[in-house]
Order: sequence, then structure tokens, then C-alpha cells
Amino acid sequence: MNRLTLYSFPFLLTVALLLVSNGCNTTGGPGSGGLVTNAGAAEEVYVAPGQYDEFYAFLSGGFSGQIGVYGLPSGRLLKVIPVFSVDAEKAYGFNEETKPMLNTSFGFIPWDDAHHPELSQTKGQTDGRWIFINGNNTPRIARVDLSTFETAEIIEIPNSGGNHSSPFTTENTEYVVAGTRFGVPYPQNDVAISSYAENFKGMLTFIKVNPESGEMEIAFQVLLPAFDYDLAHSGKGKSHGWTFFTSYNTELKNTLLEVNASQNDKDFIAAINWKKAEEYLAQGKFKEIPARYAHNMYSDETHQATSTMQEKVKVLLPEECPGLVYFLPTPKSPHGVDVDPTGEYIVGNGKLSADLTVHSFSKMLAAIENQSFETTIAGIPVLKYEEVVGGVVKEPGLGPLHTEFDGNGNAYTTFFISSEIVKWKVGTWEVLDRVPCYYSVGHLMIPGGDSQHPQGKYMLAMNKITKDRYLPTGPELNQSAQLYDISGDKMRLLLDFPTVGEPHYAQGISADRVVPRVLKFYPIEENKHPYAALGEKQAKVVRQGNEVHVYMTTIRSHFAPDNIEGIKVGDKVFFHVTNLEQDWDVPHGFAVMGNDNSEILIMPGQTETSVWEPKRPGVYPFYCTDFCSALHQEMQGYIRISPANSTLPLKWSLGEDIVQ
Ligand SMILES: [Cu+2]
Repeated sequence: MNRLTLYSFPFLLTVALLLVSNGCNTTGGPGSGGLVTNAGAAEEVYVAPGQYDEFYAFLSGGFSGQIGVYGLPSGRLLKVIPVFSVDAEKAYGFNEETKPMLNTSFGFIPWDDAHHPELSQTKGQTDGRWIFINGNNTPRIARVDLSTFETAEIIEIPNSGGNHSSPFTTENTEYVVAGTRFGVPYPQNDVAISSYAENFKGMLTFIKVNPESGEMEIAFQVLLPAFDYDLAHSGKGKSHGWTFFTSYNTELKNTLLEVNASQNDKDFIAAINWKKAEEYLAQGKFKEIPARYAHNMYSDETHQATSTMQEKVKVLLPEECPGLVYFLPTPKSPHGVDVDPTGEYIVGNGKLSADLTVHSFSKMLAAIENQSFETTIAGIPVLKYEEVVGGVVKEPGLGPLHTEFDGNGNAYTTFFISSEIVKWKVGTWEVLDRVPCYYSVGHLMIPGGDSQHPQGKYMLAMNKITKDRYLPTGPELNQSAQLYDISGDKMRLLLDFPTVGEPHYAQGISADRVVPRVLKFYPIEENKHPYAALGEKQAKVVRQGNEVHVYMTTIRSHFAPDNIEGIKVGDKVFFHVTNLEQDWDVPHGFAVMGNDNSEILIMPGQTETSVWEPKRPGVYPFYCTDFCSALHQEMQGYIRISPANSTLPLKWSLGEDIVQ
């Protein structure tokens, strides 16, 4: 049996604090560490004006709820995609069309904490079609369409709390998964928190993805003990058909987890055989239970989102489904679980362990075959540790979190406490190289680095602490990313750049897999928005009781209509603005004074709606918010608001005066 040297938690904490306080220059000068000594580095990240970057990088926004899209190697910010949080820049969650995207079983939720972007894959390779990302707080999975770079779908995850081990994909995007970090009462219920061990459960969710449309549907959930399921990755190649989830808090504690959940020498990786699950589903061996969750879809035809409430979900119980779940003992509170490109090795990054434990898929299958079980927990066999370990990387660093692969047989693991990335050889387990990170690296990303076919040229470290890396910006500094060249034997730091929100995981993909699919504008003849005006002649204002619908068009450089009278205090005004432009990158904006709402920003060929409830009589200007032409400043209009008892008729015009 392998003997593991385990540092005690207080020791690790002390080391961590020492490193954080000593590692950075806290006196206010520029950081001294990590200076680029390679004079060629600047040239390697320089992308000349007008040239494209080689890779897209999608970094989660963390508590911003969004995705930041960057070019690599330049580190240039290309776009922020609104996903789980309202975004005034793009009117996401402010216009009527996208409000349903943020609907949940709790109602409209304007924010979430987005952690792990995951690109769709075909045959184990990133295919540039969609990127999925999890909302941690109110459990949700979103799908972003990479032809529009807009959020196309969000599905809520029931029976879950802290949707952290999500949304990792299988090699043909058959499924994306969602695992609960928090145990929650099952069913959700008013019970004593101290009844955790008895009443709380952990649920892992498999979401089927339609191979053509990308549409998501919860296929099944697996009911497990209330461990904290932290991260996941699916098998590939030989291990295709399995998904692995790390867990901590196998102690089943509900208070002071920093101590109480660090007691067991080993926690578990839960290995789920989802092909077996499909057999059990086909045999009807599931329980259908009531579960309320929202499913929200955006249509590029109607330019509108719809929200549907789902009412039930299929649950598989491991004790009734032998062969569905096995536990692999893994030291010690493992965080990331990462599968190498061959699918043979499953790296459990035990964050309080001195060594890095790597399980062997073949040995796991043999152990299952031989029934080499230590025990069973809730009907789930626990495999014998020594029967499933494929190798151990000895004392590579402190606080391992995540591992990615370069496709050349090398693995790269981040160490939070010792603030470094360590390169090691898969199979021989020898450490090959190490580089410091500034400071305290969390996730790392190699384009395709969690797929069967990594594009191992660059590696991005996403660091949790910035301190002295950039000009100070008050108590908070944006999180720092660092780009390394990994094409040679030694890793070389090339670039630091600040990010948006708090990046956790990221995904990268070569631009040539995305660019050919990118939409430049929405064809106006395909616009099926019920309130679209598909030409200026269709512009009109219609009163329905106290609702007034303005069918407005916009084209360089005017609105139609641009003078409106006969609207009263107490009316609810819907500005349905259609952008008639049919050219790339010519959005128009619309904003009216005193509206308790954001602007709207309408893409060419699209219709968006802003709702305004005017509060006081007067004449209020509106204007285009996006500088669109030399006469952009002329792109303005007026709306006259009369008292509630006014009898002024509704009239509108463009190019001539309204005569009342
Ligand atoms: Cu404009």
C-alpha cells in the first residue's frame, strides 16, 4: 500500500499565509517577481493592429455572472457575454425579450456566480458550436451560441444547492453534468440543520444536449449521500461513458467545515457509469419525482426568450441500480478531477494532500470486476484504494487544485498554496518543471486541455490574488491572468493581463474553429418578432387601453417615428425598436430620459423592446446610444407626455410637424 505523507491542515494554512504575505510586494511598488527575462516574450504576444489572435479564450466572470472573451496570445478583451446577470450595456435582463432568460422557480433572479465554461465537443475535440457555463448560486446551466456569442438557453437544476461541479461535457456533448456542492434536504423541506447526516442528500444531474440544436433537457439525476461534490470531468476514449465527480465533506458535517470536513484521510471520487444509467432508464428503473425548475430559451427568429416551468425529474437510486456508481478513495478533500487525453488516468487533486494521486481507469474496471470493495456506503461500493491507484506524483507542491494536459503526455497542475504550476509526466509521474504564479493560482487552461485533443501551445493561469501586479485601483484589483508558452521543455511566462470579475475555469479554442460560424447580422426578412416593423412604412403607434406600443425603426441616422404625442401619465409605453441595418457591426441604441431601465442595444435586423412608465407631464428626448454615423448626434427624437386626464389624440411623425 502506498504510504501518503499528509500535511496537517493548520500547517498548510500557515504556509499559505506566509506565502501570501511574503510573496508580494506590499509597499506599493511594482511586483518584483515574475519579470519577463526573455526579451522575445513581447514579440510572442504581439498581435499587430488589424490582425486576429490565434485563439479565443472564454474566462468565466465568477461573481460578475458573465463570460469574458479574450484573444490569445494578446490578452485583448474582445467581448463580455451576459449570461446570468443583468447587463445594462447590452440590455440583457432589462429589455422585455431577455427578461425570461433569468426566470427561475424563485422568480426573476438578476445575478449568479458563473464558474466553469465548457466548450461543446465532437469526437473529443472542441467544435466551436456552443459554450456551457454553470450558475453556482441558484443552480443553473447556460448554453451560449458561438455563432452569435449570446446566451441561447438556461436550464435550472432542481434538488441542488451550489451548482459547482458543472457543466463538464462528454466527448460528443451527449451530456453536460451538474453536481451539487451543498447537501440539501431531499425533498427540500423545513428540517433541523443538525439533521444533516440523516435528511440531506447530494444530487448529480445529467443534462442531455440535442446534437443538432444544442437544446438541453434534464435526462436523469442520481441521488447520493450529502457529500460536497466539488468538480467533475467526463471520461474520454476508453473511459467514455463514465463521469467522475470529486467530493469532500464525506464526514457529512454542517458546521465549521474548514475543520470538520478535513478529518477523513480520504474522500471520494464518485464514478458514474452514465451508459449504465441509460439502460436503467430504458428499463423504467427510475423514480419520477415532482421538481419545479425553469427552462428558458432564446429564439434568433422571434428575437425573444420564453420561459417554461418544468414539473418533474427522473431520479436513479444507486441501491436499486447496481453498477451505476462507485466511490474511489482519494486523499484529501480533492478539488479538481481531471482525465488525461487517453482516458486512462483520473487525477484527483487532493488539496490538503502532499502528493498528487492519479487513478487508473483500467485498474478501476478490474477492481469492479474482482469486487475489490473496501465497504459500501448507501449501497455504493467503495473500491480498494490500492487497487485503483495508477500512480502518485510525489510532493509536487502545496495545495493542488486543477490539472490540464498538453497532448504530448504532460500534465500541468496548479498549486494554490505554493503559488505555482508544476509540469509532470503522465505515466512516469516525474516532475519536469515548475513556474511561479503571481499570486495563488486557481484554475489553469490549455486550449482543449481537458479534451482528447489539446492544442498545447499556451497555458493560462488564473490567479486569485493580484496585489502589486498592476497600477493600484483602490482596495480591489481585478484578478490577474498569466499566459505561458508551453511549446518547449520549460514553461515560460509571456504576459500578465487583468480580467473581468473573478475567472474560475476557462476554455480556449483555435479561432479557425469558431470564425467561419460567426453571424454578422440577422437577416431582416427572417425577423419574426411579433412587434417588428420591417420597414419605415410599418412604423406606427398603437394604443391598447393604457398600454401604448411604439413600432419604431432605426437606420442611419434617424428613428421612425421621431416625434410622438398623445401619451399620458399612467400609460405603459413599449418601445419596440427594429434595427433595419443589414451590415456587420452597426447596432443602434435607444434610451429615453427618466426611464428606470437601461438603454437597449439592437443588433442589425433585430427587434428589442424597452418599457417606460412616464411619471410627469413634459416633453422628453430619446436618442441613439451607440455612435453609429457622422450624424449620430442628430439621431434623436421627442415624446410628449400629457396629464393623465388629457384628451390629446395619439399622433406621430417623421420629417414633419405633428398638428394636433
Ligand atoms: Cu445610431
